[in-house]
Amino acid sequence: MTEGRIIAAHGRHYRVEFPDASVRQCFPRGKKAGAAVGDYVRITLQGQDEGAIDAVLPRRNLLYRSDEMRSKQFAANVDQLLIVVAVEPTFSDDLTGRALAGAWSADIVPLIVLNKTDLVDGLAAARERLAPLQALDVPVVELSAKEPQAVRERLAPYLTGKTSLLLGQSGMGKSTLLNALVPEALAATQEYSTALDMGRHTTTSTRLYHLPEPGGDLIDSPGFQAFGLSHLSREEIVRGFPEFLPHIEHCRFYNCSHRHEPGCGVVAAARGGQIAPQRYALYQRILHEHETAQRY
Ligand SMILES: Nc1nc2c(ncn2[C@@H]2O[C@H](COP(=O)(O)OP(=O)(O)OP(=O)(O)O)[C@@H](O)[C@H]2O)c(=O)[nH]1
Ligand SMILES: [Mg+2]
Ligand SMILES: [Zn+2]
Repeated sequence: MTEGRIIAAHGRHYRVEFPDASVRQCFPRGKKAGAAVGDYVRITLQGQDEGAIDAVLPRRNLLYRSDEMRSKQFAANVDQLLIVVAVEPTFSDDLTGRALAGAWSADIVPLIVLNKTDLVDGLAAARERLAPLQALDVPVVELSAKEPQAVRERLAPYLTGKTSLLLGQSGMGKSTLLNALVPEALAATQEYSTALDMGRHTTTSTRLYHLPEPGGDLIDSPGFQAFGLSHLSREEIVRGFPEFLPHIEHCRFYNCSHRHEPGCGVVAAARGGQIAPQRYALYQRILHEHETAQRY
């Protein structure tokens, strides 16, 4: 029996890497699934290059999304979430806010990467849309994935020695960034319009890569179109909105949901402009989904 880390997942097939850098194709025993890229697992070796997953070792965290229908795991044991947005195509504020909330509620440090800064015409507008998030002390790193040298210089201080997950909508340039940081990854990248015509994302599965010296791990993932957070409790949802914190102290009721209650500090702050309206609206949407999910 031996331990390794899952570096790729395709349905029930997992690629597991061992401390000696060897990699095996592994399958979960029985019907039980649920392992994610980044998980440490206990394996029984089988033959030359296969293995059975006996157990998933306790995780530090797991980032996932869920709605009423199903849930999907992004990755486990992640130190940092790189939310990749681009000047073009237009990114969704809703999805970006959800990714942030998902990270904070799972104790993962978020970082926003604004890619394609070479497309200067749309740059000012993209910056403006990120300003409310930057105001929350989320670092925004601007770069162009087409300039690998600059990408490495700008991201190295964040990536070294950590496991980072690239997450974002299709066409934002996650795989192009990966290729800039790990040239031998040779990940497929594609013009967004072409990918859309084919009706699918360019990257189809999640995979972990090792960064060259001074090291670290980087996980590339398929573009997401939804980020339901119905698995979060009310307290966890609030953790996704750290700017509410100073105002919650003023809520009259200790179990305030920050919507209809009289004497709510958050509602007052949203009305008074100290909380950005689109952030408060996102909070309401996520809470509503949570309550809908509770009814099933
Ligand atoms: N102009 C410009 N184009 C870029 C930049 N980075 C990526 N692109 C282009 O954007 C398109 C999408 O890039 P990908 O790396 O495939 O995007 P992705 O986020 O991995 O997409 P999915 O795998 O579908 O989630 C490709 O045509 C890239 O060449 C950049 O910095 N500037
Ligand atoms: Mg990709
Ligand atoms: Zn309140």
